Amino acid sequence: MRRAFLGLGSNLGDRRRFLAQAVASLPDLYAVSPVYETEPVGGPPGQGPYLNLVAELRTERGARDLLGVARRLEAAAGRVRTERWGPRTLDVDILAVGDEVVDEPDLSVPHPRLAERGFVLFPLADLAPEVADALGPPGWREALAGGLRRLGPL
Ligand code: A4P
Ligand code: MG
Repeated sequence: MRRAFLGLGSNLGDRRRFLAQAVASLPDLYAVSPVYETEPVGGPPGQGPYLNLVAELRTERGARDLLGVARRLEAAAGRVRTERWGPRTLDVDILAVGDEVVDEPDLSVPHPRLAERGFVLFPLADLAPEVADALGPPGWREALAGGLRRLGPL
């Protein structure tokens, strides 16, 4: 059994509903972090704030299998891909899957941008502080605390 962590984000439409529907559809769900409201990182100017959370699965599935799950959930939320980092109804990122390492054109695990992102590390730390501390840079709690607010349970 592996511990897998998925990062979910939404900044378009009924954000809480998109997150709730996705979480309800996740296989092998074990735990869900509080929801955070976060300033958008990257992407075009003027897009609205995100709601972000992290979900933990206890699963036999590997990262490649979970990428398929993520894409199905994004499609179910009616996500339309226009520009990179543009606004989206639902983004599901594979953050880490046990100690699996994947470095392929369409899949990198652990997620390569995780270490720079408070909107991933804080909810991850709510579920698994030792995993967040292992993946984040030293001092990440102080460095990455800006632009996010913990709202409470989904
Ligand atoms: N891909 C590679 N590795 C992974 C992985 N570990 N998990 C590929 C998921 N996907 C992975 O992603 C592009 C491609 O990345 C996928 O087809 C997949 O094969 P995408 O979701 O289509 O596009 P994107 O999300 O716009 O680009 P990207 O580079 O994945 O962006 P990120 O890193 O996901 O960042 N600000 C706040 N506050 N909150 C957010 O949630 N999210 C982003 C997106 C930017 N700014 C944000 C947030
Ligand atoms: Mg993505």
